[in-house]
Amino acid sequence: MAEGQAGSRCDRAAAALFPALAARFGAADDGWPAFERRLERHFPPLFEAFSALYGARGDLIAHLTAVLETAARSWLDRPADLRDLDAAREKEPDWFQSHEMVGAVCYVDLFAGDLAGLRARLPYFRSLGLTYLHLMPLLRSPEGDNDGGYAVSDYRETAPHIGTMAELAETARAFRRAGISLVLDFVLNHTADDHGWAQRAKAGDAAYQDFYFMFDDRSEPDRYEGPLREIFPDRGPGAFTWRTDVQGPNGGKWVWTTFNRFQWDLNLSNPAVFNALAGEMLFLANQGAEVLRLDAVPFIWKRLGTNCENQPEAHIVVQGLNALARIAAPCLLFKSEAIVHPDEVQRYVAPGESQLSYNPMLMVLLWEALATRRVGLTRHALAKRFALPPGCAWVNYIRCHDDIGWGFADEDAAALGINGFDHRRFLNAFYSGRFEGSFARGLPFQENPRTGDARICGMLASLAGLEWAMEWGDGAAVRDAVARVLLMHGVIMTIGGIPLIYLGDEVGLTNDYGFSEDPAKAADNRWVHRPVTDWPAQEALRAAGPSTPGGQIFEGLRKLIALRKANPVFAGGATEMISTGSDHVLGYARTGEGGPVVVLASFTEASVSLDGAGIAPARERESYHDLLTGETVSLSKQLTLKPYQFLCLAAVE
Ligand code: OTU
Repeated sequence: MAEGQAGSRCDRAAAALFPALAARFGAADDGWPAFERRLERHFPPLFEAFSALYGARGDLIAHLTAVLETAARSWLDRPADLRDLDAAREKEPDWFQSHEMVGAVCYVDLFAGDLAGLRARLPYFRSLGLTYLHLMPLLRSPEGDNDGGYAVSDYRETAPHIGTMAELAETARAFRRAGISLVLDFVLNHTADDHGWAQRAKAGDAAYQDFYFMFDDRSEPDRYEGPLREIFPDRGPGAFTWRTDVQGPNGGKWVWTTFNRFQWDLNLSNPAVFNALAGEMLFLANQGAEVLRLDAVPFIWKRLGTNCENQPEAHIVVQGLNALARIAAPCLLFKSEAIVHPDEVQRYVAPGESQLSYNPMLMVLLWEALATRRVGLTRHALAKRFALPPGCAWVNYIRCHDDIGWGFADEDAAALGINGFDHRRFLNAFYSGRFEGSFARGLPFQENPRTGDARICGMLASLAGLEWAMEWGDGAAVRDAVARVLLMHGVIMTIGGIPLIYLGDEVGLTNDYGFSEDPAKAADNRWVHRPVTDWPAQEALRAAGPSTPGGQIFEGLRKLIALRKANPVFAGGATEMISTGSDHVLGYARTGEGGPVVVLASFTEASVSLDGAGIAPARERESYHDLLTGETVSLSKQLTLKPYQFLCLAAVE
């Protein structure tokens, strides 16, 4: 369709819808003019998304009306302090690019018991310099196995053991006052099978059966199944579950369940689902979430004959939700959780879609470099793929609550003569400790004998060698393990984007094998890296200072955070990969205020000698000082890097 035509359809829709909306919601609200201004501006992308997704239906305008009403209602409910933040962030949209941003993630219950306990840890968060805190799923979910809370029973109720929704909003406010933005999950691919929508579907309500993908017999599932990836093969084959508790002509229905049997995929091709989710999203934003992590976003649109991941409409749904956020909760940002091929990961990152994204490729490559002691693949892939559009940022992490899947691009590996399939097998063997000489203590996750795939679980410190070194190794092995942990953190603090610390890693916690005794957890070994925080032990450890490996990690990490916060050159994402003349040393340059800064990161336990003159930007200046130690370093001669040394070199004027 010609753009002019679409434009005029959009104008006509606006002319028809806006006055009615104002008449219904605008009168009593002094913030209405601000809402209307944003509506004018962001209605076109919303309209475009809606037309693309649902234009073929006759009831487009009715659904659009419903969505605008959802937005207006949410705006009326929006607390004054969040409206103030909306206005402030509109003036400073790039706030999250600051070098002062430091993120962390934790489970409320495992880390602090409940929300009150979490608030009591505010001084700790401040002492770490955090400005971004992702609280892992905390909404009500089924008893027993609930996939770590990723099966949501009610988006508007918190899990009773952590506190109430009102308390969550209060916690968000307290954190915001302390300069910490709250990040929550938005699980939009599925709900738990006991969500109110699912309950109505079970009872035979056709409108709610349409909220999910439900089939009377195997004919449709069989047509879809072939190309689908098995995400959790351990749970049994296939992506569909026969449920006798759903009313249907054959005594039940097949339900689409990409993940677990109790996680029912939502049908976003139904505009009523879009509207319902929009309401839940804006509700969470009104509780004070400044960032929503879009869980499992690649899966939200299904198309027959495809693997039902990364469909164009998955992007359009997020663009539509983003336009709504700009209208009704403008300070809200999205963080995409797409753990897929690096090309696909990047496609989710755009100012009008997800402004933030996990950077799974960097995470994987750091582990790859540690195992191989070579940085060729990392350098090659980052040079090609690290840049993002303006207004967007990576969230750089080393560990998270999930397994590590080896998501580098096969074509990148091939460019270096590496066979991707074999390399993944090697990495799985290495990180599960099966490879001779490996320092790692991970567990294989969801090994799929049919495809040969597997992923890896484990705490950062265990994967980096600390667990093994403490049991069997000597002082040097422990030193190397600590150095690996700090090296990786050094990279995420300086490479560009928001660094995300997985809490527990800041003190080098190792694997927690206790999960195997809990029947709700035993079948999912991701729990090995979701430990319960033992506060007295941690406090003792920090008090003891660098006499223990955990204390050394804590001290070292604090220095790295301080380094980031003190140097504006680490703001934003402009990073140039540079050649270091060594296969073991990753190099990149940061430019901008205070630059250039050259970062050199050695991924080997051997000492490495570099020809300083071979380091690209070094030609411009001779003398540098290490921002971490203050030592002067000359790049006009040979430079020797200690095992796993991390150098941050600023030119001396
Ligand atoms: C996410 O992960 C969550 O992070 C997991 O903890 C959940 O179990 C899951 O969704 C279901 O809610 O497959 O192995 O491309 O890879 O969403 C983890 C994205 C996962 C998926 C990712 C998913």
